Amino acid sequence: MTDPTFEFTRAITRRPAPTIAGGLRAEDIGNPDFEGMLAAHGAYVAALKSTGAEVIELDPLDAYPDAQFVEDTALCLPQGAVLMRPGAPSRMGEVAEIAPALRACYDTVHEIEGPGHIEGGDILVTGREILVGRSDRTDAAGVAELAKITSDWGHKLREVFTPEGVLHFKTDCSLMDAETILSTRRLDASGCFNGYRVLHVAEGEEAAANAIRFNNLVLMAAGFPRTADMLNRAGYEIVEIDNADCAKLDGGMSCLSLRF
Ligand code: CIR
Repeated sequence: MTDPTFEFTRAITRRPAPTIAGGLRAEDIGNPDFEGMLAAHGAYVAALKSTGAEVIELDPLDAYPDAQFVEDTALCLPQGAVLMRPGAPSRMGEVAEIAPALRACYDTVHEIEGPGHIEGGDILVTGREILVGRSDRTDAAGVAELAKITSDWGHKLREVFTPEGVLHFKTDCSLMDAETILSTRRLDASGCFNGYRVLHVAEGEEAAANAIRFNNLVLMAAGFPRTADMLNRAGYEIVEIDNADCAKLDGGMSCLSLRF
């Protein structure tokens, strides 16, 4: 039996465009370096492929500097895919760009029609439920529209809240396996993970919380040695990816792929 929360046969990624300097960011700490970002993206894709998965690599989109962050445009579940409706106006057009790739992989593709907004970075699928964090990008109407779709597929969906000043719910947490969540202390303190096994990122290493479990591997941002050590000791096989350039656009490990 495979575990659909972390065992995947396919992923979709999109190569960064040379226009990345136009990408959104909460705080300007300088523009990402295009060559650096390409190299890190290549390492990320190679790590996904090393698990035996097929990676569908889409072409860069110059008109959408955030389009490499494909996770925000869709939710992929075993029953079908759901196209999102991003809360960032500059990212709305990315949905139509990802749709053909998803329609090629899935018989069933639903779409959030609005008026609400929801981004994939706010959705964590665990072994028992779908957690959706309200944020500046995801509102109550967006969550409610998704809940209708996923309840028809037999999923429980629970609305939770992303801490103030944090871009997405998954900026601060990741799934390590069906019952185990890696989280910052500030997010776990909200009580949203009660009943789960929770591993905390090390103090001062909050940016390590956005990781992905992908088959046998955990991909995490490089430069967080205490969290990496903790995960190693907990038995996870870690691959560290240079996230320095992506981080300048508030991006991390989860946003760079759709996994199914
Ligand atoms: C944005 O602000 O939308 C992008 N610069 C970063 C998106 C990161 N996505 C994610 O964490 N799921």
